[in-house]
Formats: sequence, C-alpha cells, structure tokens
Amino acid sequence: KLEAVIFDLDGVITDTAHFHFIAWQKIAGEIGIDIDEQFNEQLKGISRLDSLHRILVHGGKRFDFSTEQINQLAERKNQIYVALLDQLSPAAILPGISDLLKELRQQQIRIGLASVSRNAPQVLAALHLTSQFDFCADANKIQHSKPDPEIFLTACAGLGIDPSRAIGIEDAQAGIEAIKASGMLAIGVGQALTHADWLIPSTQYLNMNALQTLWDR
Ligand code: B16
Ligand code: MG
Repeated sequence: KLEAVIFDLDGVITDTAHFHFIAWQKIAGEIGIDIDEQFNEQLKGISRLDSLHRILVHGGKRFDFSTEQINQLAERKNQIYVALLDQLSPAAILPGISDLLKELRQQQIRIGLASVSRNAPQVLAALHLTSQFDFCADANKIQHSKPDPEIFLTACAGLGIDPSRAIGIEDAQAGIEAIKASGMLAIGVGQALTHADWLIPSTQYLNMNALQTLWDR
C-alpha cells in the first residue's frame, strides 16, 4: 500500500528556480562569470554553497576566492533571493498540486517535503501550504545535497514511513537520483530526465488516480 508522497519544492510545488537564477546571475555577473538558464539546470536541487562552487568552476575561478569571500557571496545571493520571495503568493502554486494535496489528505496518505532549500519554510508559508505537510525535512540538518538520498530518507523517517512504501516527486535529475537511491518510486516532472519510474511534462498530470495506477502496476 502507498503510505506517503514526498515532494520536492522548487520546480514541483512552485517555480522558485527562476528566482534562484536571477539571484545567482547577479552575483556571478559581479565577479565576471556569465551564466544562462541552461547552466541553471545544473543548480536545481543543489545546495547554496555547492551551487556557488559549480558557478566558480564554470567561470574558471575555482581558486580565486577565500572561504570568507565565498560565504559572503552566498549570503548576498540569499538576500537577493529572499527579497524576490516577496512576490510569492498561493497563485504561484503549480497546476494540480493543491488538488493532489487535498486528495492525499482524504486518502490518509502522509505528505512530506524534501527540499534542500533553507528557505523552504518561508516559501511554503508564502504559498499558504505549511499546514498541508505532515513533515518537512530540515535542510539545515542535511550533510549532503541531492543526488545523495539523505533529504528523502530524512523525510521518510520523519513521517515514520519505509521508503519502499513511498513515492517521490522531482523536477531535477539530481533529485530523481536521490529518490531512486532512497528506494522510493520516482515521478519526474519535466523534459530530458532519466531513471524516473514515470515521467510527465507538467505537474498538471499529477492526481491520486495517476499515482495509484503507478503504484499498482
Ligand atoms: P537555499 P529544492 C533547491 O531547492 C533549489 O533547487 C536549488 O537551486 C537551491 O540552490 C537549493 O534549494 C538551496 O536553496 O539557498 O534557499 O537554501 O529543489 O531542493 O526544493
Ligand atoms: Mg526541484
């Protein structure tokens, strides 16, 4: 029996990837590194400091900054990102998600969040979704970004559910790898993702019937 569904946040519940991109593009631009939306795909599901590391490597500036400077860059990126979150409201919830959360609740299927964003609680609050989740894994306590399964395993443990009884939903390749490594079934949202048990182009295809069909097959 399906007992839990664990959601990624950015790209599944709402599209904050664009806000992350705007903030990183500003910081990268200031240090002479050009990033585009295509490169941004590689930052999805990757923690703040790991993202900055990838940007520095991308720009050939891997060894140009001290630890202190790196922490300052990451902190300033976050200030830009958090300011952009002011624009966020329930209107930004992606298609199908609100109804799916209600259906899961009706079926008494547990609902978890596996976001490596330290701003996840604030994002959920801005979307008025906090009370819909039974457990949100705390990104501050995670040692390893996706594709490591740690955040998904933490979410399952917090719900008291074995991963073999849960479905994970992700829009990032690193996230799909994390779900599979945790032993859950994986739903991928988007194009060009591999290893998902079910791949859909948009969250609008998510509903209880579809999840049950995937589970039963
Ligand atoms: P923060 P997810 C991830 O969220 C984002 O996809 C990724 O781009 C971001 O760098 C990471 O959160 C950390 O976010 O700087 O707010 O702690 O996809 O795991 O929901
Ligand atoms: Mg995501």
